[in-house]
Amino acid sequence: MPAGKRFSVACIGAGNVGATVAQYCLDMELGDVVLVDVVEGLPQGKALDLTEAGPVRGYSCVAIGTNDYSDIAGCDVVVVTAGLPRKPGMTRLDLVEKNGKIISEVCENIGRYAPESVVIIVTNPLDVMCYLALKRLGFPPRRVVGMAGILDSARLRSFVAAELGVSMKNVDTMLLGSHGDQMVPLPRYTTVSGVPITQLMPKERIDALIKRTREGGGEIVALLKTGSAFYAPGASVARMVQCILHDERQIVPCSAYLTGQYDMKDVYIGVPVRLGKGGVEEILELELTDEEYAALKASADDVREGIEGLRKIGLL
Ligand code: TXD
Repeated sequence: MPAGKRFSVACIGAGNVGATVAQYCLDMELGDVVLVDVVEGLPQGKALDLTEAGPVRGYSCVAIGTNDYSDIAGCDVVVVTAGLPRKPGMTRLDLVEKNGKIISEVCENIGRYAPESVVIIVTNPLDVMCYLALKRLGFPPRRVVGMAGILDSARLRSFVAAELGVSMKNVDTMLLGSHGDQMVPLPRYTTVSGVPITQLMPKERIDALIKRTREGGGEIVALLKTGSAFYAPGASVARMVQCILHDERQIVPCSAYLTGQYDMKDVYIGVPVRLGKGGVEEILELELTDEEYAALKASADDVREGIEGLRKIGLL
């Protein structure tokens, strides 16, 4: 690292999502970025390439790539994308074990070199990895937050906009629950310029768009054949970085540690949070119908099962 240089954002894992996070953060001029990976040359090559795009894109932020964790010292935000995607034939527990080991090692280094940072977890299974990271880091829960809800809501927003032929900018939504099949979309809170979609389209169409959102990750995996989505995930993480670095205090859905909210505790789950300089500054409690609450509970039970898996294999 150049002497005296201070980087703002670190991305651990310079794969598809990590590099895209770096790209958006640079393009949004959020600060200088450190890319860290275990593969030699990969973070260095991507960082150099991203920095060389600066004069054309008009940003003056730079990226460096490294295999040495000490280079993340002083970063305000650390994004963790290191890990494997679930491959065919792999059980959920296999993924918990493989990525759990990686997250444990990554957290040891974050704790050592960036102990004051806000950590954004991206690695799957998301909510379970957030829990492991919290326990490994020993940070206050507000400084360990997971990215999933912004991505899931972006997918739903894009589908609603296409369905109604309106700008994506006019569509807003909120969703809860764990990342994946158990997400809990809230059509009542999904609006087009303030009007709930329940007044704008029939129930069957809403159900179809929600189903597509739920399966949104899989739809892209099936098209790509190798690897999974990274543009929308990368953009979603960059948005969180922006909220934190600029202390925006936006209300966004993120995976956060519950301490009694929604009548649940000691679990990570997607909820609306106020995201600012300190990380999760507040968890907002929406009024839910019995059905929505039951879905959220089921989602949390699913995450707890993954956490049990971590205990079984000795990672907790
Ligand atoms: O919504 C969400 N939360 C997600 C989650 C959206 C998209 C992707 N999601 C998950 O993020 C995905 O299931 C994976 O678990 C991660 C990363 O996905 P990505 O698509 O970026 O995977 P890649 O391209 O395989 O990159 C992973 C990188 C790769 O370069 C490895 O060499 C590196 O992680 N890696 C490590 N870096 C540092 N330290 C360690 N120990 C390490 N192990 C692997």
